Amino acid sequence: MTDRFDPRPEHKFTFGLWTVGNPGRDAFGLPTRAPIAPPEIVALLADCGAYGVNLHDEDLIPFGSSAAERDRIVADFKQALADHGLRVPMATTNLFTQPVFKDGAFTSNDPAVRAYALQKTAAAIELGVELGAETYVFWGGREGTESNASKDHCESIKRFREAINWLTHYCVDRGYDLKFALEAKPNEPRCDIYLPTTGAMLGFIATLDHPDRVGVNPEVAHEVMAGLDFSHALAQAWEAGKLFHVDLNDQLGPRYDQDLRFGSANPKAAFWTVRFLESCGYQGMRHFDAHAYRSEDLDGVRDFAKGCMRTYVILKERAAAFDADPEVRDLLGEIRADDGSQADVLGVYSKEKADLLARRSFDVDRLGSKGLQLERLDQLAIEHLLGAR
Ligand code: GCO
Ligand code: MN
Ligand code: MN
Repeated sequence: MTDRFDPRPEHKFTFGLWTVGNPGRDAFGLPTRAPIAPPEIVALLADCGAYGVNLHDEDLIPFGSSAAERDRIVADFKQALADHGLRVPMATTNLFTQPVFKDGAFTSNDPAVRAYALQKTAAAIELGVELGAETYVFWGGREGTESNASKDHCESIKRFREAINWLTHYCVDRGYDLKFALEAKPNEPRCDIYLPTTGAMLGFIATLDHPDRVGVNPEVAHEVMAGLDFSHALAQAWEAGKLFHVDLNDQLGPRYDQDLRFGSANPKAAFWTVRFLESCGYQGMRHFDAHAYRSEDLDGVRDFAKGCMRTYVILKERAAAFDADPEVRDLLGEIRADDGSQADVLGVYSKEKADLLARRSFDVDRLGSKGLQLERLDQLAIEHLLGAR
């Protein structure tokens, strides 16, 4: 079946090798699907209509591979990309699977682990650059604690800063125009992970040596796990000029990281997410960091991947219809109207404005009792979302 909700290259839909390649292993059970070789994943994604494929170093090159094996694997992968017309827009480092990273990588207390993490990341950056990636993601999977006695938290933040600085200097030195995108997550696999929200990352970025090279990669599930609204995180990142990448998936409340098919758990939140991404001017990738249910076989994996993209495109149409609805426009015009009556005191501070404001009287009873019609507005959104308008 093909229809207007099919993915197109201009949608910039990407998936990680680790997402469609997820074999269905969980904390309690063995894999339920056979591993899929990276070139086959490329073929599958191209067939489903994706634009690109992203990877961790170890998704492509098994840990411990020799230099010759690495080069052969990379050559085969590049061939598959060329054969199927897919790009690698984003790359990242696995700093969480190997036992050496059991207490973190850049924030480990052991300087040898910290140095090894830098070495592994530098090599993975070389791989990303070789494959044409323009964005490099940092997700601090194990940069956290179970026992708060184990690490000096201030020292951990300094170490994380030191590592990101080291790596931006490395890129400058090598002439790589690679943007870094920091991905926050509040917990899992550690009890508590440093810099747990997109907001925390934004504060941290301002303290770096090359803040212009570093932005964020907010993920739906991670903000929801922290009890936050994803569209707010997106907006703060965008307004700060820091929305370099986005991880789309879904999540039911503050549980383990569920990585559900985009829009499958909270379609209303997904509606606001798509509406924001499609209206703010974001030109980057729409990356689905999710995986198929453990119950699925390869056909189910395809259903999952197609479902993520279709839901996005459907929501894009729904959001555009909501914004074009004359009733919504009139209502928004009313709700957001500014009659200009306070222009002489608002905006940029001046001593004159402060004097003027001190003498102004406000009818706070009238302001406080005015109905804002937000129930009506929200119902209109729901009706568009449900296809009733
Ligand atoms: C997770 C994360 C990861 C990262 C990936 C890229 O919760 O496991 O979301 O999937 O996005 O490691 O950095
Ligand atoms: Mn995640
Ligand atoms: Mn992610």
